[in-house]
Amino acid sequence: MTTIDAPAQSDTRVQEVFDDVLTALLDAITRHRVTWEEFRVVTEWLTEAGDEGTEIPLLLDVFLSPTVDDLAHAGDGTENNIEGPFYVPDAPLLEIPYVLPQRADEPGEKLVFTGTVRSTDGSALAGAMLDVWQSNGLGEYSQVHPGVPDFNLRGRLTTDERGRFEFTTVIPVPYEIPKSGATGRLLTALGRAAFRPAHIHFRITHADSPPLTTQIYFEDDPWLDADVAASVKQSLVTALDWRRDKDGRRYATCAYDFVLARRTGPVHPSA
Ligand code: MBD
Ligand code: FE
Repeated sequence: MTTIDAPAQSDTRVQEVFDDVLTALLDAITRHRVTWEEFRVVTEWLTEAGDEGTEIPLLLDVFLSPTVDDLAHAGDGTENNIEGPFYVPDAPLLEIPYVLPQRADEPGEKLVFTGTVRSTDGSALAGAMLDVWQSNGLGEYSQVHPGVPDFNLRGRLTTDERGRFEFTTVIPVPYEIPKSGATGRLLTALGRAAFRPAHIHFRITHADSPPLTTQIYFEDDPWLDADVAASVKQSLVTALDWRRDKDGRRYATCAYDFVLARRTGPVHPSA
């Protein structure tokens, strides 16, 4: 998000940061005495990553954006967490009772997610909008993986007058970065697992607060401590509580209370 009085990126800023990036890369090349053959492999790999279209954002999200996100932490309220590469704007505006769009035979187990949105001063934020997106019970995202209908498990909903919300979805599963793409091939070469723990993404907006982009994780997920993107924050982990409906079918509930910082400074019309 930019505001009217955000300073323009100055050339000195680019020079300073790029100089350090270049120094670090040249230092690695020198220390490891990188050969022409290796250099060509890297050139081809980067070219392929660019050609694949979605691979550069994925690569940056796995290796770099968590640190940028940590630096962006506002200090108050719910911890922010990276947006990741798979956000799609303009998800369907849902109606009560909120159910994330899904197929009749959607794989996965039913989850009822409840919670509240409050301000750091404790007041309920009525009419806060939650833009929610997640992978399905097979670890696939709509608009990313083929064969999944557009906007499947993506939707927008709002809090009631007491700042509460409830939506039904399916429990996401750990997400594995495809091994076939440039990022997956690098992870294979590194001997590193390519999993993220199961998570649901949220982007929460309200007129009185700066937007919050975060993710919610689930207790006992085997990948919480081995996230390929190293992005899990303990304060964002919630527990699944298993229940049975009146027909005896198993489903899970979970709860999370989000806290948004107060808006400081002028409100930009596009915010
Ligand atoms: C994801 O689903 C994700 O959230 C991140 C951060 C990186 C890769 C895939
Ligand atoms: Fe994700």
